[in-house]
Amino acid sequence: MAVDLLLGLQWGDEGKGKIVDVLTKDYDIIARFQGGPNAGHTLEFDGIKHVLHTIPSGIFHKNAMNVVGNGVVIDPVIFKKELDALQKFNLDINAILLISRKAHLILPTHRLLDAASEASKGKAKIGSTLKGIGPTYMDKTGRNGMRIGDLELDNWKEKYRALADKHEAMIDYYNVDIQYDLQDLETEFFAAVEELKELTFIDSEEYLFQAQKEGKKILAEGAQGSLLDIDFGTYPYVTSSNTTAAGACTGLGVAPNQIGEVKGIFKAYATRVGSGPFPTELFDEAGETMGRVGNEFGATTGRPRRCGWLDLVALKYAVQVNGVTELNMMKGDVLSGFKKLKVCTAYKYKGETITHLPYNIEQENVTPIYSEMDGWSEDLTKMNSQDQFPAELNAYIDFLEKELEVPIKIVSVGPDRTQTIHR
Ligand code: 2SA
Ligand code: MG
Repeated sequence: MAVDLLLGLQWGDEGKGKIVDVLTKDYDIIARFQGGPNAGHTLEFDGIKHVLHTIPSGIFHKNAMNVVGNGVVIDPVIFKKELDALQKFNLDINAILLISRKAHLILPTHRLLDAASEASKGKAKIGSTLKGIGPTYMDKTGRNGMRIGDLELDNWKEKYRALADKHEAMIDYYNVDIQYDLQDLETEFFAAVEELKELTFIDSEEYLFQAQKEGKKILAEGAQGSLLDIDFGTYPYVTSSNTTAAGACTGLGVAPNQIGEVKGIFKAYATRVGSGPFPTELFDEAGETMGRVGNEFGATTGRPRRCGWLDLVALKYAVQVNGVTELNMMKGDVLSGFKKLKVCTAYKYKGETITHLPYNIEQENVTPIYSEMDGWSEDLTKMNSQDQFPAELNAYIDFLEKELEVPIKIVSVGPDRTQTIHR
């Protein structure tokens, strides 16, 4: 039985949390494969908005098992807060949540190193969420990291101490002004680790392998977006994991030939939070409207997100890198009221018109070339079938399908679970 993927195709915040929640009824297992508490996956039902960071977005369904895969990095302190927030929902967490022994641990000093690194970069900072993501993946690939499975060893605190001491020396090396009380942070960390140890740790690749053999349906949930991928994103303004389809193989131990549908999710416009190039970014009233109507603020940090027109050059690239088989379009409702809509279909680059993503998409190198389309004024948020869509929205969807050569299967018309139209 194949493993399906759900991936963000832009710079994150496409609405992955909502769609995973909508799709969970069709799956037995939801598995996160990369990223960590830098993610903010928002989902809404029964009038309540939930933000998940590390816990997979299938957690509110009794029918599904949720797996935090080996490719994820876990901060016990944030994990504990997430669990605390779930307490009022009376979920039997141990029956629906499993954690890979091979997932890496974010230590308090990883967070401090993240802050020190960003402070040392000044204006060139990445715009990290400061959750310690980069330093934790550095320790993973540098073969120094601590994993969830280490917590089952008697001497894990010795290992912890050696690594934390080394980190302290590295923080000094940065020579920047960061205030911290490591003892306080460690007290909080050790307490959270004890709670984490109450959860079920598994050899997740084996678990998922057996599940596939038994014909269970698995959905792999991505975090961030393709343009934040460590290899294929706008490096160095990226996150530190592979957010693209290949990341699901390494982040879960699923073989490439077991991947089924690749569901790619995108917003009807574009946003980016943090630094880095964004060719279609708007600095005018249109961008301000998108941000306000779309409530574009970081779900983890609260930072305002930068907004702009849909970039089909970048989106096509993401479709290719991921092998997307079906698309989900989010937040079309936010565009209601725009008289004209622009979609970037090519770039002017070094005097030439190109339709592929070049090495460097800094604004000074790339000028977007737009197609203009008529907008719609109807409120989409109450619509529950495609028959109610205004002609201009149908034209927008048709145009994107033709350009991207992939069908748009879901159109989301609001944040709630119910505001989801299947085509
Ligand atoms: P990091 O923290 O080292 O992974 O940051 C590196 C870059 O990756 C971006 N990044 C994100 N972009 C969009 N959404 C993310 N999650 C949160 C959300 C972000 C927030 O859902 O809104 O609350 O600010 C996310 N996580 C990482 C980040 O902005 C850097 O550009
Ligand atoms: Mg988000």
